[in-house]
Amino acid sequence: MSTTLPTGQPSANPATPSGSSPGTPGPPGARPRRRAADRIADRAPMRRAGDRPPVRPLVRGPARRAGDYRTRHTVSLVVPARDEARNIPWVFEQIPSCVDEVILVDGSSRDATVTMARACRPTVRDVDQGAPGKGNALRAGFAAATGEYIVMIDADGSMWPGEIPHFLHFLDHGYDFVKGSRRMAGGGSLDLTPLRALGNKALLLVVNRLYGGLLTDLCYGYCAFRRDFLAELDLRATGFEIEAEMIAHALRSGLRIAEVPSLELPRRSGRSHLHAVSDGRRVLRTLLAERPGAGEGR
Ligand SMILES: Nc1nc2c(ncn2[C@@H]2O[C@H](COP(=O)(O)OP(=O)(O)OP(=O)(O)O)[C@@H](O)[C@H]2O)c(=O)[nH]1
Ligand SMILES: [Mg+2]
Repeated sequence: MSTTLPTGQPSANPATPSGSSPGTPGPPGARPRRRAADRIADRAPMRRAGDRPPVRPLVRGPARRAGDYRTRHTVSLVVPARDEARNIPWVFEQIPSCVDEVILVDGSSRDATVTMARACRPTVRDVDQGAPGKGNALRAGFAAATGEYIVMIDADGSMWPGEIPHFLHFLDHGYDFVKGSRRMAGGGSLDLTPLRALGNKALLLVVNRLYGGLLTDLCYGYCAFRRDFLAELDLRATGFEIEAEMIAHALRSGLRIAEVPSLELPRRSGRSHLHAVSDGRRVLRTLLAERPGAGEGR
């Protein structure tokens, strides 16, 4: 609605009574009548559309870090790393303070992986893995871990250590095995090639069908579990198929599994150790061989 002043000009404020202006004095002796709008105008200059908001100086309070998370349980972080010297600092510097023990399985790296790890975290434990392969590396790391919770993370910078508290939160709330998912709301991947994405989807269908799962992601090595369940996981894989084996055995043993969204970043530098086709085949073979009831009748 708009009102019209006697002059024929439209009023800027439809509530303004015709013929009076803001702050117009009333009868002599009376205080000039003021309205809310006038008081605001006194305090601050009118901002017009297009005015930029005042620039506020950055206030540096105490930084809130992912490590603020507290758990009553001890936490071991197992890091398989082969020739990852250039990526180790990024990973190690962001390990949250809720991690008590870091176990590096360096797979006889030929670069400065161990030196970098020690420089970033002097208390790191370096463990020998016996034979090559990510599966051998993880099994050696799990066997050496002493924490009540074990978290595993890659050393190539594709997994952000700041997500560790999300995994621990679910372990603290009764889950036995927590896995990252790149395919839940809030997760994603900046690293998956179309071929790998397709393979992962197909293998996920297989695991959900054969093991009765409702999972959203499979071939992703960001997981955490209670060390007490290491025997139930019954790990034997030597290569990349260990991630699928862990999940298949967790499902088969009836562990309580939670998925948390995780964002997979691109490897920071260096070359991948994974061969999509041959490693995909190994995953499929493992899933088929280990499915519930597969050994019966043999
Ligand atoms: N100790 C050890 N670590 C390994 C071995 N093979 C791979 N890794 C580590 O396992 C992690 C995952 O390996 P990647 O090569 O990144 O495999 P991926 O993440 O599936 O492949 P990208 O997405 O291409 O990086 C990395 O931290 C590797 O350094 C191994 O034989 N021994
Ligand atoms: Mg990687």
